[in-house]
Amino acid sequence: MQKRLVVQGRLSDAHLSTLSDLFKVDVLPKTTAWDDPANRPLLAGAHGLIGSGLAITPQLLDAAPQLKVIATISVGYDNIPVDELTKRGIMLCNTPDVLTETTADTGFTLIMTTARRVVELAEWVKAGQWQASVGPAQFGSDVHGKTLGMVGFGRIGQAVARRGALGFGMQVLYSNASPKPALEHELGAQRRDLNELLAEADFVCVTVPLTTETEHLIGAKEFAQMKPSGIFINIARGKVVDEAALINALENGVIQAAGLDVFEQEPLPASSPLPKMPNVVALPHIGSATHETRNAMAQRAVDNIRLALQGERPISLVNEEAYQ
Ligand code: 8YV
Repeated sequence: MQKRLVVQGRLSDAHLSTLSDLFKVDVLPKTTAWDDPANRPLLAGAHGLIGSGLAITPQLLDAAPQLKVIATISVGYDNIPVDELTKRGIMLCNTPDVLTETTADTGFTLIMTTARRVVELAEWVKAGQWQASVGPAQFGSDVHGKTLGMVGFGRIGQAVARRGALGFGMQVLYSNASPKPALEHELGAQRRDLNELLAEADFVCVTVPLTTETEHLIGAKEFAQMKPSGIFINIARGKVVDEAALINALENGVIQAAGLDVFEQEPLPASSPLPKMPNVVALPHIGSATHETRNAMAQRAVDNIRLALQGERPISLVNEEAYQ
């Protein structure tokens, strides 16, 4: 019997055609919620689900009793109850590695644009205010030679640090559960407690995954420990930061600026002051959003789901126990 797949959003025709050669594929529009009652008949027969930003609930899993694998087109899976999947013998696959360098590029873009006030000053030029934008009041801060504090030192954190140390002569500090001696050797990076890192760094860049331990890891107390000239960058998940505390820190000069790709609520509500603040660069969660990388992520998800449904070990398997 041909296995059935349900796909939500973000797959090219070429990827869909690869999958359709092997499986019976149903595509849901990006805007449809998985658990919309209209989708129940599709879920009832599905062996695999593939998509991004999948809000997986126990109710949805109840509606899909045949399910063997979920392939998320993202490295993060904070929106998916992994233990629940494992309990039901459902594999979860994600897309690490292929987005590391692109996401690190986004992190460094935010470091550069906030420090040199690129967006703010480009807006001045657009508005015909060139003359008004050349005085010391509009000068930015150097990036080269400064101290970069990485909160989280996994693949993406290390890739940001490499850019800073090797390209910009930055001193790298990192806070991470485990020491990374190879990176200490390669980049001269030094491990610090979070408190020490916050106090010493000129740029604090967050790359930890969102878990119950990291939710609101950075709040009012942490911003108060940063230098008033400090710049805060978040390319991880919005909920790692207490956003109200961040807004307060930016409004009251506790820190200088912030570069943000992620927010507690996405899309950012119209009522949020963040995108209007001159000392904030806000991006619409585009860390991995290049043609090349999004294509590579989709390809990885397609490979993962194909292997899983053919009884082989997927390339990027989150819950090994479900495969066993
Ligand atoms: C995704 C991300 O694009 O991979 C991740 O975890 O945050 C991004 O690369 C995100 O899932 C948006 O759908």
